[in-house]
Amino acid sequence: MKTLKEKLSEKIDTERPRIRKLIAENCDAVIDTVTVDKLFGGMRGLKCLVTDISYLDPEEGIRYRGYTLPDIFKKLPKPKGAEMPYVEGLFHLLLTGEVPTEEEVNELIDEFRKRRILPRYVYEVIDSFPSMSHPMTIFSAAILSMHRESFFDRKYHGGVNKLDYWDSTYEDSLNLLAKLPEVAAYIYAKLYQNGQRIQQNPEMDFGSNFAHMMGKDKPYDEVSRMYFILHADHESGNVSAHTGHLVASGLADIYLSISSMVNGLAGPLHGLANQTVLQWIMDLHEKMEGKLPSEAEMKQFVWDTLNSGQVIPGYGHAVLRKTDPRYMMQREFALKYMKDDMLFKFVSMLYKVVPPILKEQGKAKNPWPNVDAHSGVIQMHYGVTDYDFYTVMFGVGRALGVCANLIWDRALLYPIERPKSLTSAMIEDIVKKK
Ligand code: NMX
Ligand code: MLT
Repeated sequence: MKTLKEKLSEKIDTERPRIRKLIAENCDAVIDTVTVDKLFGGMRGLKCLVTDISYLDPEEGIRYRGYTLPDIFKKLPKPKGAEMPYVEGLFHLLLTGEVPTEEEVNELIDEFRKRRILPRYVYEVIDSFPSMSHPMTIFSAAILSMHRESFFDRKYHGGVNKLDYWDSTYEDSLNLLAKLPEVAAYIYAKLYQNGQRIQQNPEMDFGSNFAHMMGKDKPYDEVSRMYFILHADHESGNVSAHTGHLVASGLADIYLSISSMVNGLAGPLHGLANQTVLQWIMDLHEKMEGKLPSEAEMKQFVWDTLNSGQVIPGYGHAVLRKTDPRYMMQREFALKYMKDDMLFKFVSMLYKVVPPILKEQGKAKNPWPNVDAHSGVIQMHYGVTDYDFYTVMFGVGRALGVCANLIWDRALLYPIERPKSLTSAMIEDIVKKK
């Protein structure tokens, strides 16, 4: 059997000439037009990035390497008797475009296991933060501190050929990904478990080991695998993936790039929305003294939020124009395993009342829920009640997709990203001339 790295190396050898030819033969072909609206509107919808790892269709939702999420969950190898696939198998798919065999997944599980041990100083960096710090700040700093481990950085300064950049980026990616569950679980132990850390279990896969270190029993291992897989990638234009790509384009190593990715994810309009959703729902839960609100009360709560000039967290999307399939998969899980959970009932009622209200308000282009509208209540149900931690788990998942992207960015020698800016007066001039 070929190792993952050998397989990847062969794929790179066939992809390089294909992309070179595509560029050489079509360098002036127009793909999209930059309008004033797009310039001032956060480049919404502007087709100006390339990735083969995933694609987001506004109606259908995300596909990883051409596979829909239900396909991914059906086709990827799973632990014996489990419903949710190995996270390692997803990483193999994201990197190579191929669904791995059991044997290939086992090889990658072993690779990750060998690379799990955290340098001592990372625990010290985490311990040095005040306990009131946000876990995303600590997560980002812990990753950043490992910059000194970068194999790419050492190779680069030693004078490596640019055709080989991908190789040390691959090594850095595996080294970092293998450590992220431990980093996240240690932050959780420090902030919410009085520092009572649970040691990793060398027999366990990525998802089960994370669940074990969080001190959670089955089926939390399934929840963890589902969570990491659902959050892994959402094409390249979202803030976290784009930040990772942008930073890495200057040849910053994986540690610098993924730490930046985490900072991007920590904004409330992006990944932090999962925390905000829970905060918002818990406010209402408290007001209702634990009772389920009536539909009229729920509508009033939603309108009150809108009328106070805030967004409804977990609803809307820059690309999607229907309910996020990541939301639907979590809803199906909840209907199967926790349908009587009180907070799930809140989430279900919101699914009924929010879209018509957002339509009536007439601002949001997409009135439907996104992934963040659902993820928190599942974590809450399984006893992870500290919701400011949720985005850290999003970050562990997202790092899988971003690392796969960055390895391919290096393999295909994508250049430093440097778009051109104009002054607003120049734009006025251009418009006048037209
Ligand atoms: N509640 C209230 N207003 C909204 C919402 C919402 N959920 N979504 C969009 N709008 C407003 C938006 O603020 C904008 O208002 P204004 O014209 O006053 O600036 C208007 O509708 C048009 O925005 P869109 O073009 O529909 O959305 P955009 O692409 O700019 O933003 C989000 C996308 C996701 C940032 C936005 O829908 C939002 O703020 N949602 C709530 C936060 C959230 O759930 N974020 C998580 C996204 C997923 N993730 O994990 O990253
Ligand atoms: C994501 O998963 O990154 C979010 O849904 C945001 C996005 O795609 O814009």
